Amino acid sequence: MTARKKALITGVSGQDGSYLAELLLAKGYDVHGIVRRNSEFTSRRLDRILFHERFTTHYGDVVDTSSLHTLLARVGPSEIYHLAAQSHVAVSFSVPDYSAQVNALGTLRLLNAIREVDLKARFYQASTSELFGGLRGTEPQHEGTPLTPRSPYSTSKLFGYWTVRNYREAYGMHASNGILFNHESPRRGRNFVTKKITQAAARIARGEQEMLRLGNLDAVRDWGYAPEYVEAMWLILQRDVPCDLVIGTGTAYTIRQFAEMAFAVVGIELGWSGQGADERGRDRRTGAVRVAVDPVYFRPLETERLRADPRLAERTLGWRARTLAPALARLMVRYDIVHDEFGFPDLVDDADVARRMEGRT
Ligand code: NAP
Ligand code: G4F
Repeated sequence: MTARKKALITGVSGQDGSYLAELLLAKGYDVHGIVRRNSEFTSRRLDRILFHERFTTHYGDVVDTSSLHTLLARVGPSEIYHLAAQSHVAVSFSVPDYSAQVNALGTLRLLNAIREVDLKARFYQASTSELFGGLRGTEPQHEGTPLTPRSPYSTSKLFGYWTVRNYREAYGMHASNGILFNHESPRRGRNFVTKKITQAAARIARGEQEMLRLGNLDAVRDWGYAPEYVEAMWLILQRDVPCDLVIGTGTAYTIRQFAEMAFAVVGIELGWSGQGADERGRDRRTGAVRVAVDPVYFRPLETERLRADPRLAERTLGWRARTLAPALARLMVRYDIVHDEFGFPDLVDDADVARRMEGRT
């Protein structure tokens, strides 16, 4: 009888980690996840699988080298998905040193620990489209696009990206970079722009919030659906040859357009007036201001325009994004209408949505 495959996921309590753990359990893996100590449990996204017989969590931290050595030796995984990160770009300007400790050195520590315990594991690195910097005229970005990162988050991830390539070449490790464009879901953290918008649209529809404050409405993003992106991570590690691949939809919208799509789900058509910090989005029917620009959300440096050229991934993995931004906005708003917090299942039925929307303003 062949042994079950064993995977280790860092960042398992995050958006992607939770979907990836579910995917791997469904594929029959033993799944081990590293969680760090917090002042409160952060396992809400894992509620569905916490007591699964093939799912185990371990305390650890990617800034703690000894915990990584101990866990690698104890678990002995055949696949490692390194997703742990200080993943918020704006926050990285406030905590640049910490972001580098976690994102850059954390990746180095993990790769080095794999080598030192002499583990023959395949390694996936959560690289990011932020590496490209998003300067106008560089889109669509592909594997050969120059890397010009524009935040402490992105420079820390650049270090991780190159460390993966160096360890692959120097030591023959099966180490790959998935260069993923933005991917979202009902489980997205509430301080990322899509979730902030969809949750506000739902609350405004329920009469629980007046207005939403946002930063740069002109930034362009290529948004996909997280459960589909974790499939790409798995496919990358199933290849015999390690690789660096761009994963995205190939479509892109401004923040303003995403807000329009989200508010349309609750029957609010936004009309825009003013410019820069004075721009406002009004409900065309009532004239009420529903979106305002607040410069507090502007970043010291912005990644302006990201749109993927995912053709290489389509050819090599047979992977293609199926859920595009309009459908994504719809499923996220519908979820937020029913749940104001994480709750499960992710997808909601029409009756629930209709019940919640009864009596809306
Ligand atoms: P996320 O929701 O912010 O999750 C990050 C995870 O990392 C959480 O489980 C967090 O634990 C954990 N973590 C943070 N610092 C840690 C540390 N020092 N030691 C151990 N664990 C730590 O991020 P995500 O959206 O799932 O993204 C997953 C990865 O993909 C990240 O590396 C991110 O940079 C990268 N990425 C994301 C996207 C995207 O659009 N989502 C695109 C490209 C790349 P807590 O729960 O305790 O905070
Ligand atoms: O949702 P965001 O915070 O995501 P961002 O900065 O693109 O980063 C995410 O995607 C990366 C992949 O490209 C990941 F590597 C990273 O870990 C993370 O998952 O912001 C998207 C855009 C930005 O241009 C930002 O300036 O939305 C703009 N924005 C406008 N108003 C806002 C807001 N972003 C946030 N978070 N909050 C706002 O109020």
